[in-house]
Amino acid sequence: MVEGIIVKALSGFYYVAAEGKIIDCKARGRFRLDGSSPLVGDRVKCSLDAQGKGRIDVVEERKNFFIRPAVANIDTLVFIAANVNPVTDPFLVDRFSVIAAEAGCELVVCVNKTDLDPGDALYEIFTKAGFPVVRTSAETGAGVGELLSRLRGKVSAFSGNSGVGKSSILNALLPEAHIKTAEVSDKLGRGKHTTRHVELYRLPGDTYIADTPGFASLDVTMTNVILKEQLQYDFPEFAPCLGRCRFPDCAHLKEPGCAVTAAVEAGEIGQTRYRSYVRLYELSAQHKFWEYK
Ligand SMILES: Nc1nc2c(ncn2[C@@H]2O[C@H](COP(=O)(O)OP(=O)(O)O)[C@@H](O)[C@H]2O)c(=O)[nH]1
Ligand SMILES: [Mg+2]
Ligand SMILES: [Zn+2]
Repeated sequence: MVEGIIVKALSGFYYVAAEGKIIDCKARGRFRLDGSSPLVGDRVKCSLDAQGKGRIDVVEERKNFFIRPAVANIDTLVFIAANVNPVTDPFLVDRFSVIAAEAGCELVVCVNKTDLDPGDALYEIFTKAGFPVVRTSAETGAGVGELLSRLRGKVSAFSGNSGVGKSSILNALLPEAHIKTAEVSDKLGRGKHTTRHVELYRLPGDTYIADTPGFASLDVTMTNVILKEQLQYDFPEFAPCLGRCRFPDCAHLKEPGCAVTAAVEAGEIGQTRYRSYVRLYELSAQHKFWEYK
């Protein structure tokens, strides 16, 4: 038996990184029968035949998984933002911060294109909210080492609007992967959506980065419904206020004696983050959290 992690899945074949190499595997038929097909990101145990081909026998319990994109065990969601070409709407980052909280992932905000614009407003909003924020320039390489040190030993996925520099940062971290960026794909005349399948890229030190079309197009769903009552726990900076409102079932909208809105007025909770909470509360109340894109 060897233990490894599925880094790629293509038409019934799984590529498992184990013992410093990639092993081609098939999965036991049982997985297909009981609907528990292995996913990229799964930690697995495989047995090898005489030719060195593998068979996945055991899929370890998942920390989390996404239906779309189909990927498991994401430790860190990296939301790549920029304040120029394109300008990132903080609401999108806030929506992803809720997804990260629901999945039990850490959220890292990366403000890219800092050679063109330092993105001070984005930096301040998310630093104040308590998230790690790294400023990078894929163009000059500034900050890329700091980002890498945040991801070491983890499985991470990048998300963010088209054109913010996800592929460029991946290339800066992993030059041998030759991931297509917008510029290159335009030359090939293939349009903008250049990343096609879920794949984990392997970096030294047990570090994996997923470049997935789903996260990249912000088209993400998990199995769970996000209830409006749950949302308050997905904003970590609300934590000191929770349980201190006048009404125990306070939604932190317009109720008198609300500790959250008092903290917003006192400047302890950021206005932008709070406004996103209100918007997401409404989406969740209408069961549209996963529908919003
Ligand atoms: N000036 C500058 N341009 C960048 C930076 N990062 C990416 N780009 C450019 O932005 C465009 C989109 O980058 P790409 O990596 O394809 O974005 P993706 O859609 O998020 O994968 C390309 O033309 C890149 O060369 C950066 O840090 N600074
Ligand atoms: Mg890309
Ligand atoms: Zn309240």
